[in-house]
This record gives sequence, structure tokens and C-alpha cells, in this order.
Amino acid sequence: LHLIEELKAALENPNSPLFMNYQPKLNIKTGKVDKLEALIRWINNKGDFVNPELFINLAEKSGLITTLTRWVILEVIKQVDHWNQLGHKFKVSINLSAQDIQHEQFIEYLLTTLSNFNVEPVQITLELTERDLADNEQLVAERLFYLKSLGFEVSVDDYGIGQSSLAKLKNLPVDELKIDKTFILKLDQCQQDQDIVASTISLGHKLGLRVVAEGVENKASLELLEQFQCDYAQGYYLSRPISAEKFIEWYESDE
Ligand code: G
Ligand code: G
Ligand code: NA
Ligand code: MN
Repeated sequence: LHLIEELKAALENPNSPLFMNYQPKLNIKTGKVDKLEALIRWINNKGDFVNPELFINLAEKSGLITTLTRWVILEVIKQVDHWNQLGHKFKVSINLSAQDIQHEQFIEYLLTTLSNFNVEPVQITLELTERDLADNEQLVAERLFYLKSLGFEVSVDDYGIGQSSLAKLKNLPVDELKIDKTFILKLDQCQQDQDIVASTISLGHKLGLRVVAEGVENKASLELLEQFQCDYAQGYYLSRPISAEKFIEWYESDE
């Protein structure tokens, strides 16, 4: 209860102890980073990092998630606008909760915020887990089709550990599959994971989807993913989630 009050205050604080980190996604074919995932971070009053999974969970249970997601959307769009001004047109993904996509004013907020900056909808990817997509399916499908028609992209996060099947996804306007990191972390050491990942990539491609592997922690796994024709790789081997400033420094030194 204490933590939620502190989070609420953090969201209202103009000098917020919340901030975004960005983790690059490597385009395996071009060898370039052209996408990133935005991940929220919070340093509490004691100066310690609060586990994001913990406070996101609390925010979901308390209904504060709507406010938190709005905060994230504004921060990310501001950042993408800034990168655009530097001549770097990245695509950035935002993690959503089931409540966000179902919220009455979600799309309106997203569009209003975009209209205040020089950012195109196609630069914003919305990441939803299989579970988020399974909740209130009809409404979520309608929202996603509308978002898609506006130019936003949709990504299925943590793919493979949930209950949804590709058959279900075929009825949704999905652009990207993110294979869950449990299949990727030890990819180089596990034949079963290799079989699962190779066939998921191939199935994803047959359905016209871009496939991202998350949790790439070593070179051998990246090479396997390249062999399997995976489109994007994300993980500690390439970069941890880092601040926007650190990222652009890393990116420009690598160009
Ligand atoms: O780096 P990592 O520890 O950030 O993320 C932990 C969990 O928190 C992941 O499940 C991730 O999707 C989630 N998460 C991180 N940032 C955000 C965010 O901005 N919004 C939402 N809804 N979830 C986030
Ligand atoms: O649930 P979601 O996929 O949105 O969250 C991504 C989570 O995975 C974040 O907590 C992020 O910090 C973490 N992550 C990103 N890359 C790696 C990696 O290579 N290894 C591990 N163990 N975690 C990672
Ligand atoms: Na995610
Ligand atoms: Mn994931």
C-alpha cells in the first residue's frame, strides 16, 4: 500500500524518479539497430531500484496502470521525436497491459500525444502478451484493427509460453512475434529449443509476421538465429536496457 502511494506521487512529480530505459533490437539481416523496446525504471525515495515487474503488477491491481502507461507514452513519444530531430528514425515499442488496450480513452490519448510531436504512428509498436490478447477478445480485436488502420504496429510479447495459438493470432492484425526468452536463453545448448525456435520462426514467416528473439545472451545463439532467418535479436549480448543518452552514444560510435 505504501509503495502504491509512492508510485502515485512519482507519476505526479514533474521531476520524476521514474525514467525510461531502451533496449536495442538488432535487425539481423542488415546488421543495424532500427528498433528499440522502451522499459520503465523507478528509483525510490531510498535510492534503490524497484523491480519493474513488482510495481507494474501493483499498478495493474490498483488501476494506476492507466496513468503509468500515459506517462510512458508521453516519455517515449518525446524521445522518438528527439531522435527524429537527430536524423535517426527508430521504431520503438511500448509494453501495454490488458487494461490499457481496453481503456476507453487509450487511443485518443495516444493520438493526442502524437499530434503534439513529429512522430508517425508507424514508429510506435504496441507490445501485448498472449494473455493480454485473450482478455475481452472481441473488444481488443476491434481496438487493434483500428490502431492498425492508423498505422501503429502490434507485437505479441512473450510468445510461446501463454495459452494462445497461432490460429487465434491469425484473426488479429499482428505484425510481430517476440519469441519468449525462455526458449532463447540457452538456445545454443538445447536442441529442443532450437527445434521450437526454428519452427516458430518459419511458421511466423508463413503468416507474414516479423519475428524477434528476446533474451539473446551469447554469440552462438545469435548465429543460430541468423541461420534460422530470424528477423530481429534482442538481449544482453547486444545491449542491456540503457538510458536514451547511453544508447545514442553507443549507436553513433558504432555507425
Ligand atoms: O527489464 P524488465 O525488468 O524491464 O521488465 C520487467 C517486466 O516489466 C517485463 O514483463 C516488462 O514487460 C514489464 N515492463 C517494463 N516496462 C514496462 C512498461 O513501461 N509498461 C508495462 N506495462 N510493462 C513494462
Ligand atoms: O516481458 P518483456 O519481454 O516485455 O520484458 C523484457 C524483460 O527481459 C525485461 O525485464 C528485460 O530487462 C529482460 N531482458 C532483456 N534481455 C535479456 C537477456 O538477454 N536476458 C535476460 N535474462 N533478460 C533479458
Ligand atoms: Na515486452
Ligand atoms: Mn517478453
